Amino acid sequence: MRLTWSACLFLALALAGCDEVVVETSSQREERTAAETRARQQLASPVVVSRRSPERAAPQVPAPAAVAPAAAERATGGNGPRRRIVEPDPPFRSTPVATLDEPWAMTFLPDGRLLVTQKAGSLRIVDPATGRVGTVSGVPAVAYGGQGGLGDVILHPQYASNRRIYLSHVERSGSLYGAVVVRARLTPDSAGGGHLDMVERIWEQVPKVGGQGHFSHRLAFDAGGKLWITSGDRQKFDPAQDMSGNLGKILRLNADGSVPADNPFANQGGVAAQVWTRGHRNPLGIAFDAEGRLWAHEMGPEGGDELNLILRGRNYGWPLVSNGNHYGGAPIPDHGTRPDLEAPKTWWTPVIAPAGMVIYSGNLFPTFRGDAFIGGLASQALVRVRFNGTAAAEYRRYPMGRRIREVEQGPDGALWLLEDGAGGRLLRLTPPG
Ligand SMILES: [Ca+2]
Ligand SMILES: [Ca+2]
Repeated sequence: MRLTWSACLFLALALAGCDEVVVETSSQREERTAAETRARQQLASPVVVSRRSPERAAPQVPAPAAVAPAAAERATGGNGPRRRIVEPDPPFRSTPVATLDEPWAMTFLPDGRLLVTQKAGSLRIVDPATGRVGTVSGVPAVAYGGQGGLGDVILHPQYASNRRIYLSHVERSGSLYGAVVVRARLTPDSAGGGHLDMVERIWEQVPKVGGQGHFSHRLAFDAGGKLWITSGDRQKFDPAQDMSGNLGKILRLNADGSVPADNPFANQGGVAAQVWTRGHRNPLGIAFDAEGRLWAHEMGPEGGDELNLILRGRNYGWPLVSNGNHYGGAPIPDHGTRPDLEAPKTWWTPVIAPAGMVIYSGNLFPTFRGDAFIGGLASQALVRVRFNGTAAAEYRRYPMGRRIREVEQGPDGALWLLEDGAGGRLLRLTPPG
């Protein structure tokens, strides 16, 4: 192997344990892409290639019933002898636990209860044991309408000692809109609800623009205590590439909203310093895998929904490239035309309309471990993605009969779903046996 200067640097960084290697030669990129393509093809078997150009073809898996009438089989990976695992089909039963009004996001409290946001601006506490739904007062006023309102809810990593929660929501300024993130202290009460105080606004979308779409405003903490925010392109396209604003970006902040000094664009100052990655459209799901890698999906336009591996400083292409078309059919160059932009690890045409995501790590469903579970809005399904290193492909799709807005993993390893819209139910998925 002929070692170029950059290859040497690549090796040096890899040996130094750097997990965010940004130096990659074009031949290394081609090798990596080819290996990931092979791995993806192995993951999704049988692969159905769409009639569109190969570049646009997304690996697709038939509905579970078409794979096997009674059971879906898979082989385990790892170093040991391969063994067959048979899953029931579907591999879960779904139990409604509560009914809500336009629920949008949820997260578990340490006591096993759930915080659930409702889009019009209310925060609920659901007790899964009883189905009882309480109300949390003190939530900031939200601008409700279109795709906006009250958004995500997550706990501070030290919630057990500081009771801090984080909420995202939309605010209005005159005729303009933008998402903000607040943190607050939650005090539960004996009536099954509670109240917020010490409400502090720590982040906002810049600039505010007209319209009420593509806020994204999904939140996550990583293992090191950094706060991650997805910020959609607000349906304005070009801002996703414009570093004078933070629209169409994935952002990394300290827990108090300040900017970490080691962010990739920290030396640019302003809101650019918040940016980890750019070129995103409407990312409505982010999750870390067991190796600490960050994954985010985003809605494509007409076709081209994406699942991306989020790497420091990279550009994910929107609106320069997309594996979908503009609404109405006007073409957008595919990702393959711009190898300098980071391509999705898997994508969907026709779209699934992804919302919410967990990467499963529980014990209740041993065969789910390491797989991503994505809510499908237009597809009205729970979409299961399997990984092979950094390759990914849809593995199964479970029809749910309703738009699925949010997915969570419970403390006992059950999967929890929120249906979208008025009367959206909270569903608990457990093994069918
Ligand atoms: Ca959640
Ligand atoms: Ca992209």
